[in-house]
Parts: sequence; structure tokens; C-alpha cells
Amino acid sequence: MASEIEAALAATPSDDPTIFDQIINKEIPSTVVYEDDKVLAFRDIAPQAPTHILIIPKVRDGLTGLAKAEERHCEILGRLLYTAKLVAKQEGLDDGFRIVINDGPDGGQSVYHIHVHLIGGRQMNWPPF
Ligand code: IU
Repeated sequence: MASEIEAALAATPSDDPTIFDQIINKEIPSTVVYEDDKVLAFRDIAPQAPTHILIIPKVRDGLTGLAKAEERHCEILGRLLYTAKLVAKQEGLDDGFRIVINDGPDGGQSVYHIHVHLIGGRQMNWPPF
């Protein structure tokens, strides 16, 4: 946990390309679990639960994080959530799962390419902090 927060605090919010662009372009390996023309879903490199998958738009279009969302992003935002549901089903998370979007330094965001965390396979805690 501490290293994730350190990574988030060290990250500079910007619209520059991120490591996720390299994952999208298959320049670095990842375990892809779902892909279509708009979104990519791959296993998180540092899983926080038995299932931990990141769902990202293939084209960022300024959507470095949720705080940058504009009305034109509504379709892709909906698609990210719908894809999370599809992947949860594919992963057999029939007893439930959690969706997380970290935003900005306080939110613990370390990669500035919007992403939905799909986390499951164990009982989640509440409150989540
Ligand atoms: P965050 O919400 O911005 O903190 O999430 C970024 C996630 O990206 C985090 O869970 C990392 O483990 C994950 N990740 C990854 O899966 N592959 C990478 O090469 C890098 C980060 I860098």
C-alpha cells in the first residue's frame, strides 16, 4: 500500500503519454483479458486481490483522469463500466466485485491515463480507506 501511495505522490499529473500507451501498442507485455476497438482490459501488475484488472480507453482524448471528464467522454466512460461488468462475468466474479477509479494525488492516482480498477475474488472492506 505504502509504495502505491508513494508512486501516486511521485506522479506528475500531465497529458503526456504513459506506460499504458505502451501496453496498448503492445510495446511492453501485459496479460490482456479483453480487447475491442475502444477499450483494453489487462491484469494489474501488482494485484490487490485474486482478480485485479485495469480497464482503459485505447484513445485517452484528454481523459487523464475522471476530473478531466467532459460531456464528450460520456460514451467512453459508460463503455469502461460496461466492460468492467463483462470482464467480471468472464472472470467468474458472480458473488460481486469492486470498481475503483483513483483520481489525482489525494485519490492515489499514479498513472495519468484514466483507468477503472476491477477488483474481486475476496471479501472487500468498507470503508475502503
Ligand atoms: P492508480 O489508480 O493510478 O494508482 O493505478 C495504477 C495501476 O497501474 C496500479 O494498480 C499499478 O499496479 C498498475 N500498473 C500496471 O498494471 N502496470 C504497470 O506497468 C504500471 C502500473 I507503471
